Amino acid sequence: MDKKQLEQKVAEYNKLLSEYGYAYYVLDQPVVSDNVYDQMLHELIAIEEANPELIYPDSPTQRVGGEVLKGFNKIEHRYPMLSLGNAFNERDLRDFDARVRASVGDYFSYMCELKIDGLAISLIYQDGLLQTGATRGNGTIGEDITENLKTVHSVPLRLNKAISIEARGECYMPKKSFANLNKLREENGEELFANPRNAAAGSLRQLDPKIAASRNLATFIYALGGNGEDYDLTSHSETLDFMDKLGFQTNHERQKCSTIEDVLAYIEEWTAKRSELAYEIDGIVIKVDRFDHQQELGFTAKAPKWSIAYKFPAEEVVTKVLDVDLTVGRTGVVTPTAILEPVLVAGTTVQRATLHNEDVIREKDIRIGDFVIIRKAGDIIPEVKEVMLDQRPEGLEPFKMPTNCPACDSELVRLEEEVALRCVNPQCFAQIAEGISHFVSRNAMNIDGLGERVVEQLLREELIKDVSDLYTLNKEDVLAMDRMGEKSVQNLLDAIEASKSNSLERLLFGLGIRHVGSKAAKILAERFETMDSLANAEKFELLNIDGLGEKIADSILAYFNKQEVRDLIERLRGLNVNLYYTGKKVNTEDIDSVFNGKVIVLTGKLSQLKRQEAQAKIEELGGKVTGSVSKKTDLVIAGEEAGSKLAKAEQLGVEVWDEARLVEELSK
Ligand code: 3BD
Repeated sequence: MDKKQLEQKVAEYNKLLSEYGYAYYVLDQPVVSDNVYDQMLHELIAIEEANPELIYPDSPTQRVGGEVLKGFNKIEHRYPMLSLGNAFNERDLRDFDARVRASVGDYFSYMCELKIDGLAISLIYQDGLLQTGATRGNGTIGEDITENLKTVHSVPLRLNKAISIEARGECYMPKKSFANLNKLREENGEELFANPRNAAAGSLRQLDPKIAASRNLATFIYALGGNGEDYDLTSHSETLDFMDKLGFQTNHERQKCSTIEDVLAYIEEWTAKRSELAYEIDGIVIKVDRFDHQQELGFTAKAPKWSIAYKFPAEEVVTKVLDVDLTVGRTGVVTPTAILEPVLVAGTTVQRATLHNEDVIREKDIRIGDFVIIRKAGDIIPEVKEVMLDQRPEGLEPFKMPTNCPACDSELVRLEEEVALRCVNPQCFAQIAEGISHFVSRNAMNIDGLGERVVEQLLREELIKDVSDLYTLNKEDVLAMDRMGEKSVQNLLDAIEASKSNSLERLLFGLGIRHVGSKAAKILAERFETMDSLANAEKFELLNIDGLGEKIADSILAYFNKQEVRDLIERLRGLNVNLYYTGKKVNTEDIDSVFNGKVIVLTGKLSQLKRQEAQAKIEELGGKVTGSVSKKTDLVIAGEEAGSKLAKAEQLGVEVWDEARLVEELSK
């Protein structure tokens, strides 16, 4: 290839790759598979390595992160980055509305948009090319984080028009990326980030741009720096549409509202839907739309008078620790939970917060009687963030974990390399009760109608001693339990009877063999097909199975080595409990569902359902979920960002549904 051709190729690849990146990261609608993209990118990298003069500043290869910096330079913003006034309730919003109407009259509109919980940034473009990216800093002076922002895929390296412009927006980390990052950090023994915002901030503060590149950050642009009129714009809404056209990512949940009532409705809507978003928001920003109206309203010293930020109620609140509750789990682990003076956090009343284990209590020095800050992030279980030490009442004793089991009083042990305290008494009432509750749970034997209270009562009345005794219960026995009417007793007995024909994996999972979760149980059942062949398996046979490690293998061997386990299995057999893998072969004929008998592939990101959940539901309805698309595939469910599997399905002419259709059919 001669020089000219090479130059052409580089130009073409730059253009195509940036289009593909835009489709993937900004529009969320990939136009090529990941493979195609990666292959082209690597080809371009190779050409650039051999011909460094062909590296253009907007080459997609510039996103992988360059050299490590020594520090960040300060940057003075051309126009100060302002603050926003806050509103915390309807009163504040109505006051704002009154001020606006006093100034511009009754005929105007608001634009409402989500308040992204990230970090404010500024991006400067000259003749369409990205020059600098900076943090907001104190609003006047920020830091030059160009190298890090270049790695963020939704930040265009070149605009669709060769204009000079400053874009302002928010850089954030999507919730899923945050969860993945923390999981990785936990596995590597690194300190966890408290929330996506801190994770985004920490990533942008890295001097090594390769770290920022690995962090999956994203941006939403919400304003231009300077004067919109310079670009023939007359309003905020036009500005956002203009930013879209230039190639920026703006947030599309925005809405024009002509009255404060509409604004309140928008706030109510998003307060409810907030948790469904892929990113965190901490409020709603309300802006008077037209520039001439904005000019009439003007500014205070720090903030525009034409805008206000409604902040969602704090997710951190202070309350008092009334007591510490200790529960013994199925494996004997004793878990402490703080009992709190009930308090409203993010719309729900919280009266318990997990304390995790003894170490956490000691580190945070949490004592009964303390005032503590409770944190509740999204749907996560509330936890104690910190103790208000300056408010500690006098005379509180440091909390001590008990030396004996709160349920059976036998001495607790702390196993090596474990933070948890454990009750190791196999006869411990709490462990047995928890074990039985686990046995009947949904992913195990799926016996509906046997709550923890009833289990405990059955145990106390000695109507059952272990899970096998469930299959000997009769109507009179159960009717004698509290709160059990004729109908619920019959339903329960029917559910117990039906569970006898469950496939082996449910029983295996239900037995609660250490380290054998529902996934491992399924693999084992498929592989060994019968309880007996699993019980007699040699270690090498277990280790030969993909997805099973030594820890699980040893645990299985130890489990089946116990005489009482062998006895239990014989009792179950005698009571006609199925000990075979029946897979998806049983009970499918009479299922009336579009999924029944179909071979289905799930691909892409699902946002409403967890993937496992979707799979379980499809399987319950007689569908078979497999991993790859082939001629045998009947249906592909494509979530967001579906790639090669979707392409394959289209190529083979396989029916494709989106997630909404799946959810709709599952709810029928
Ligand atoms: C968002 C100012 C104006 C252009 C000033 C009206 C205060 C952080 O989603 N609009 C948004 C968001 C933030 C904004 C403006 N629109 N300012 C906006 C904003 N949709 N988060 N902010 N900021 C950005 C700030 N940051 C740190 C410290 C103090 N203030």
